[in-house]
Formats: sequence, C-alpha cells, structure tokens
Amino acid sequence: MIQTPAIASSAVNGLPSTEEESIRIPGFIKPYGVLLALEEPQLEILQISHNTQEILGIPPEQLLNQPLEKLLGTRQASELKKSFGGDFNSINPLRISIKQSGKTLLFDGIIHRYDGVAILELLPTKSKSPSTFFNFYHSVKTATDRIQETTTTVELCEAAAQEFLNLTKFDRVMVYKFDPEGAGTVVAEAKGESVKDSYLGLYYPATDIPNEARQLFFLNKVRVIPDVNDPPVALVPAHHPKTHKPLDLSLANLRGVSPFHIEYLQNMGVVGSLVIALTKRNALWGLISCHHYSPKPVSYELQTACEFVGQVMSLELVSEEENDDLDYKIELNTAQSRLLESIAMAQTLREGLIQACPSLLELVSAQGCAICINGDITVMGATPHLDDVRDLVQWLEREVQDNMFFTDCLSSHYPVAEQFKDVASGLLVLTLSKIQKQYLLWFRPEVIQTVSWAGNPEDSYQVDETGVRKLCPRQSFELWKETVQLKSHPWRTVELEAAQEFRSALVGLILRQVDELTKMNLELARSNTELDAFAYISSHDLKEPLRGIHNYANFLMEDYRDVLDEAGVAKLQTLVRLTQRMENLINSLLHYSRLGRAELSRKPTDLNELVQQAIATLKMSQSRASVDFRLPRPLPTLECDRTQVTELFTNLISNAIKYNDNPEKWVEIGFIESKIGNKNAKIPYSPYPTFYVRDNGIGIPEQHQGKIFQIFRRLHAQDDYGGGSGAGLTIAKKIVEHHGGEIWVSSQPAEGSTFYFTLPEQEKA
Ligand code: BLA
Repeated sequence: MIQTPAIASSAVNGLPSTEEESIRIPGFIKPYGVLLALEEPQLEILQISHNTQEILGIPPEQLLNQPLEKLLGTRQASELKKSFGGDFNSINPLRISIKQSGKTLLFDGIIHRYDGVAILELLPTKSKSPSTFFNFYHSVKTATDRIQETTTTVELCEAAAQEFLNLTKFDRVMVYKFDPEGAGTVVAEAKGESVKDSYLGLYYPATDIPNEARQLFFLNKVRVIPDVNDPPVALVPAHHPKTHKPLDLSLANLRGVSPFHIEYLQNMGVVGSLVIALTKRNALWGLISCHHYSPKPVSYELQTACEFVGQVMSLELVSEEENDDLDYKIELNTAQSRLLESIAMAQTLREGLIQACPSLLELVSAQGCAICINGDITVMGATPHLDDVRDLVQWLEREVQDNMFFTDCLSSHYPVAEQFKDVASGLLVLTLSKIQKQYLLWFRPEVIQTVSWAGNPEDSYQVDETGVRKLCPRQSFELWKETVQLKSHPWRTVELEAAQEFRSALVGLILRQVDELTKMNLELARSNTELDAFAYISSHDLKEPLRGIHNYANFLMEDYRDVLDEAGVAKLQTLVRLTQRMENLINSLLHYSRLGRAELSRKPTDLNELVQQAIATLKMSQSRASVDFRLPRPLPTLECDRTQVTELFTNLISNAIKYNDNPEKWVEIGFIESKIGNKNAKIPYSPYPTFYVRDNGIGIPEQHQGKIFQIFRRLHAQDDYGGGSGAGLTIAKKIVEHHGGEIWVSSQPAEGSTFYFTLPEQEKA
C-alpha cells in the first residue's frame, strides 16, 4: 500500500487540505502505460516513466535524452512531429507499433501539450487495427438511444446506470448527483449479479472529492484506475530539466492518483474504478462512478465511448431537468392564478388570500402560512402559535430589508425558532409593504432528515501524534444515520421565482385598488362638500322668507285681531308656532352643515372640566327633577376640538336626561381603557379609549337602533320627551367622525341606553 504522505497543516480553519499537495503534479503515474515528456521540435525525451523496462523492454536510462526516433523509428517519429502541429482531439489515439526483441508491441499513442510541454503516453493495446467509426457507433448506439428515450431525470439516471453497466461490464455503476454544497447522493445504481449491497440513496460529504479533483473533470472527463493495488511509477528525472518543475499531468491519462483516494477506494473494497463527469451548463452536475471488485483495465477506446455517452447524458440532463421544473412550474402557476382571481373578487386582500387558502400554501409548497396586514395576523395550516408569529414578524421588521427572505434553517438566524421547529424550520417571507406592515409568511416543518451518510464525516479527520489534525479517508463505510436537525426541505428556485412573481402581481393589484380607492375618496369628499354647501345655502336662503311668514302672521294677529274670530286666531297662532319650529330645524341644519365645513381646532382638553361645564349648563336649563350625574373615575385629557366635544357630551347627556321617565334618573359618564375589547357591549379592540354616556332611561328598541343617528329622525311624537329638532345625535355622530372616531349604541328598552364613542387623537389614515 502507498504510504500516506503527511500534509502540512497551514490551511484555513486549521484543517489541512489536500489541495496544497496538488494532484496535478503527483510526480508519478499509474503503471499501465509509459509517459514521455518531449522537447519540441526535435522531440527529444527529457523525462520518462520508470516502467519502460516492464512495458517496452528497454531501461529508462537508454531512452532519456535520446530523440524519439530511437524508440519509434523515423517514420512514426516524423508522423508524430506533424501531429504535434495539429488538433490533438481529432488525432488521438495514434496507432503505434514498437519492435522489440523480435516482438511487435502495439500501443494507443496519446499526445497532448500542457504548460508548454509536449507529452506522449503509450497505452498498450491488444487490437491490431484502430477502431473504425462504425465499431465505435455500434458500441454507443444502444446506450445513447436508451438515454434519449427517457423523459424525466429519474428515468434518465436509471437508464444511464444500466447502460454504463452494459457498456463497461463493471460490477457496480452509480449515478452520483451533487447538491449545491458539493455533497452528493447516489441517485441511481445498476449492479452485476455478484454485488449484493446497495449504495442507492447514500449521501457523501463534499470533502470526499476535493475541489481540485472536481476542477480537473473539466479538462479530463474520464478517469480510470485499473487496479488500486498497482504500485505507482515515478518519473525520471523527477523535475523537468528545462522548467525545473515537477511535470504537470493535469491532462495525462496516466496521471498518478492521490494516495488518499487510493486508500479511500481500498477501504471501500474497490479494486478497479472508472469515473465519468456529468456537466450541466458548465457546472459539474454529478458523476458516473463505476466500481469493480477485481482489477479492471479499460481500453482507451472504451474510455472514449464512455466519454461520448456521458456527453449525451449531460445534454439530455439539461432538457429533462427543465421538463421536471416545467411540470412543477405549471402547478405553481395554476395556484398563483387562483389566488389572484380570489383577491380580485374579494373585498379585502386578507379575505382574498384566506378564501384561496389551499392555493396560498400550494404556491410555494408550504405547510403553513401567516398573513400579516397592518399588524393584524391570520394564520393558516401548520404554523407557530399566533404570539410566536407576532414576535417573528417584529424580528423580520427589524432585521430583513429585502422584499423576499427565505431560509431552510430559521433557528440559525432566529434562535427562538427552535421552539417551533416542528412547524417552522423553513421560512419564506414576502414583504408587500413595510409601511403598512404587510407580510406574507410561509412555513415548512423540520424534516428530521434521515440522511444515509456513507460514514461519519468527522472520521475524515484524525489527529496525529504531534496533535495536528490530518485529513484522511475514512476507515468505515458502514451506513450510519445522521439526522440533520432544525432544517426544512430547501426552497427550490422555481418556488422562489413563483413567490417573487406573485409579489409583483399582488403589488400591481394593490396599487390599482389604492388608485381606485383614492378616486372614490376624492369623489366622496367632493360630494360631501357639495352637500354641506347646499344645506348651508338653502337653509340660509330659507330663513328669510320664513322670517317673513312669521312676521306677517304676527302682523295679522295684531292688526286684525278684531276682525278674526277665535278659530282664525288659533290658526294664526299655530302658523307662528310652526314657523318657529321650522326655524329651529333650519338652524340645526345650518349648524350641522357648518360642522362639516369647520376645521377642527385640536388642543389638549381636560375632559373632566368639559363634562362638568356641560352638566352645569344642562342643570340650568333643566328645571325638572334632579338627576344623579355619576363619574366613576376622572376622565383623561385629550387632544380634541373643545367646542365640538362639549357639544357632543351636551347632546348625549341631554338625551340621557330627556328620554328618561325613571323617578330616580342617573347618567354615568366614563371611559374604558384602550385595547380592552368586549364583545357583549360591542366594544371592538381599539388602540384608543372608548368613552360612554349611560342612562337608566327608556332605552331604544333594537329595530330602531340603526335609525337614531339619521337627521331629523324622531322616534317619538315631536312634543314628547321635551321636543327638540331631532338633529342632536346626527350632530354627535358628525363630531365623532370628524375626530376620526366611531359612535354606536347599546340599549335595552326600559333599562337604559349606553352611547359609546371613540375620539382618536389623530385623523384616520
Ligand atoms: C477523488 N473521490 C475522488 C473522486 C471520486 C471520489 C469520485 C474522483 C475520481 C477519481 O479521481 O478517480 C469519491 N467515489 C467517490 C464517492 C463515491 C465514489 C463519494 O464512488 C460514491 C459512491 N477523499 C476522501 C477524503 C479525502 C479524499 C477524506 O474521502 C481527503 C484526504 C481525497 N478524493 C480525494 C482525492 C481525490 C479524490 C485527493 C483526487 C484523486 C486524484 O484524482 O488524484
């Protein structure tokens, strides 16, 4: 066995890396051929592998520094000289025969030039004549046909494994696919009858194939190791005499294999190995890895056939992975269309999203979702608890700047998430509007991924006697399971694209709706202004003729009292009373329309003082029975329009007294803290205090409660309960709304009424 060279340990993270010991310049070759470094243009032999005696029957010293003619004869040597001027790919392999001790030795001659040095490799062959195109075509036709017949990636990989098995006659052929981190999984496998165990589904860490080995696959798509137990063969001299450097064997078929990899294969029980690179769009997609459990030479011709089939498979991969993606994309698109349709039909964005619930989850294949609009959160499917989602959204608001954020391991960004890993190890967030706090969150559960690791990745490192951590192939390939905790299935590119597309469509839709809403609001504001102006002008203009009628009725009564009989006087008196009533109505209307036109003058106002003043005024004008005014606790100080809010309290308190035939009347004026909702009293959750005026009066029947705020709408005969214009509650409503608040009533006939209202300190957005 080859001695594992010690590696200096100066690499990043304190871990030694094989990359320092470049596998491009191993200093030795595999023993199944002879390698010569030649000086151009004379093709003098400057370096040669030490195995010439075994393969050619000539000791290396006899060939070193000699012209190539000495070995190949004048004709073959001059043909080679010409070949070095042409395109190597179309020339290789050259048929070369060497007569030695009465025997003719046949070789595939492979030439290339790398780093300015011309290299010839002589690979012994048994076939008398070079392979024809037809031979080659026949050897690959079945394989390429089968590969091209497939329609999905899975089918393609399975067919390829089987076809490579048929083509190479190795014991085991695996299709090995890399993940974005460079680790890989065996995605398809075909085996000869003697092989019992299966590597299908096994997962190998990225460290198993160093970066440099991956890079070399772009230069050389096929790697052969006929027998891992063959001793490597040194080059003489070790350094190139002109460059004084070790010879770069990046492109050489015979390049010696790193002893680490040899040991790796030996640990696996593999003797012969053949690896073919699979590329997709200039990236390494995976490998075909062939294992044989006894020595397995692979002719240059078969290597070329494998390379060709590998290329066909690589091309096929592009279209079939696109096909797989396309089918999935269509599914995601359908979900998106359903969602947008639902949103367009719904009153609100939230409603639209909720109604299309399964599509919302299907859009990105998530198990749970949270809709957050203006801080209000609705959850669907499997999600963390609402409070946890609320905290998470707050964290997102602080930490995430982009329109989209996603992770398959939320706890690595937000450690609290470990508590709800079962539902949210994966998170995808779309920010629709940061200002309006509009977020869509999708969750994926933890997949306790029982990854079938082929050996413990930690075993790749051993500590030597000096305490240095040393990279070495693992001793054991026993399957052991590593659970990848706190991770969800990763979000796929198509899913992320679908989320982005949905965001764009949604933002477009929302902008259109905002546009329409703005137009409607403008329209509404305009018609409200017109209405106020109309009410003002008409009531103003009506007052004059009304005063005329009033005055003339009085004149009639004064000047014609003697002419009129009693009935005539009574009618005139009614006329005067009616004009007075009408004037009251007009004054109320005028007042009402003025309220709509007046600017609010908000100032900090002590509501206690204000209410006491209202009560005092009312007490003066109410000569009737006493009323018990109750204020359970001091009212707050509020930014509001003092005059209007005084009128608001006066109207409500006066109604409370007026519509009350209880012998012991009381009126309670108070408020409820912000944020305490109460369904029974119809008090919604509100960020502002809710004020109330409660009485033990006659109450309002349920069926009338909707009408009481309408102007001049009276529920009783006009002179009952002290008369009045019937505009008090309408005015109260206007004042509350002017302040951006809401007013509503809760009442039981014969028990009393409570008028609730809010007075937000800022206008509604
Ligand atoms: C190379 N390791 C490789 C190659 C493969 C693997 C395919 C390239 C093939 C080749 O050069 O012939 C790994 N082979 C696999 C895997 C499977 C398989 C995963 O069949 C699965 C079925 N390897 C280690 C560790 C080290 C290491 C810990 O596991 C580091 C010390 C090194 N691997 C290593 C090196 C090479 C290699 C140095 C390059 C070999 C060379 O080209 O010289």
